[in-house]
Amino acid sequence: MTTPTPVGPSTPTSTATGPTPTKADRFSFGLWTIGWTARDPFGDATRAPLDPIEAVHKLNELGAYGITFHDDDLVPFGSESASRDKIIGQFKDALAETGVIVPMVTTNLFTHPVFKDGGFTSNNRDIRRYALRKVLRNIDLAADLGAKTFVLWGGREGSEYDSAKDVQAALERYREGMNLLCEYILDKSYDLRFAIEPKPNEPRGDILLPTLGHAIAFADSLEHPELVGINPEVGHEQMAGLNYASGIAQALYHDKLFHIDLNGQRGIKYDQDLVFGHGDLMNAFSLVDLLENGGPNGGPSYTGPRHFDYKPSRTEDYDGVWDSARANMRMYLLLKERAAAFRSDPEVIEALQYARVPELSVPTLNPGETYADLLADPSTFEDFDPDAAGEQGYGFVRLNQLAIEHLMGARG
Ligand code: GLT
Ligand code: MN
Ligand code: MN
Repeated sequence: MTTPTPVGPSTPTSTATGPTPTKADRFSFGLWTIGWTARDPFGDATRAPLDPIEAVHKLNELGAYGITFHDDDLVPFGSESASRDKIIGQFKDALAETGVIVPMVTTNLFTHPVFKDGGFTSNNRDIRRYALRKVLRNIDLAADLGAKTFVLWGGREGSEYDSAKDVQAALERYREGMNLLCEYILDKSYDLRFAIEPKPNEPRGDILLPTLGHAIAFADSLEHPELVGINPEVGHEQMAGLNYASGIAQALYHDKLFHIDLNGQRGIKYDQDLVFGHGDLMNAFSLVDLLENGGPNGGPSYTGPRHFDYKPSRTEDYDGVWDSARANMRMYLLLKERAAAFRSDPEVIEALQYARVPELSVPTLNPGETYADLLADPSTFEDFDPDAAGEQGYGFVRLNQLAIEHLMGARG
């Protein structure tokens, strides 16, 4: 029996009906995402390397407005200055030709063996000093390219063994490094802010600043907290079993959402880096609703890049890579449409009222009310009937069902 030849590739998602990405949507991709050659701990690469120039042109065609990269994604580690300048020059030409921008740049402090115990927090002091130099060099490039955000993912900042890392000393070294970087951009008058990207584990057994909450507390302890925010990734929070949309709301509350990494993750396991929405779809819906409609006046609560940090699956050839890039943007836009329909549905508005969601925005105390006034108000305690109040339902399940029906396209 002969194996049937596959008919394909299937219709690219770009030709399907529905929303089409434009630059106004502010979609950006890491060069290391579409350019991932799919080497994993168990197998070799399944795709040939992607030329960064082709990446810029292809992303432009697909409707993305930005491309981001690590120093070593663009310029191979250890390149001579002349070849570095040439590569950067060609990259700039491609940007100028297409109008694609570089909203964010980051530094690789994790691939080379020198960083096996971290960069800023390596036990080896010489390596810490080298890591700072590598980042400072890349900050100059970021500023030159007009990037507004500099991401720091400390994937190697951690340990496998508690006895091997003095965590308090490591945090102090992290702090020392971040303070130095802030001082540098202030002295250089660069219009750049830092965004720390949390992750609980992988590649290290335990990574420092494992969740967005840890990272916010750390950022606020620095000498220039206004210059340091976070870049939370969907999968990284979900690897720790956390609610990503809820975490993003807290990051917004603390004014720390400087950048965002969108992707998909299915539960507590290794970092999957799936297409956005291909993991916890309901939470992706809540996230897009929050980003697009969760601002103080119902508008966007976050106006920065919608940055995809995913990995096209190892099974894909380059048709599959570009299909997956399109899929990220389509997922976002489709969820945006669904979220808008959810917000404008009168039944949802009524269900939100019934659930007392708007009531949470009313301050618990009256204007100027003191604890003495509260103590003197019998309606708050003496005359309050906790049993009656405890009997009332909230209708949260009905509200959630309405959200899911909107997500499924079953309403409006
Ligand atoms: C790396 C990591 C990502 C980070 C990138 C930035 S690189 O692929 O898995 O989550 O965002 O350093
Ligand atoms: Mn990831
Ligand atoms: Mn990321």
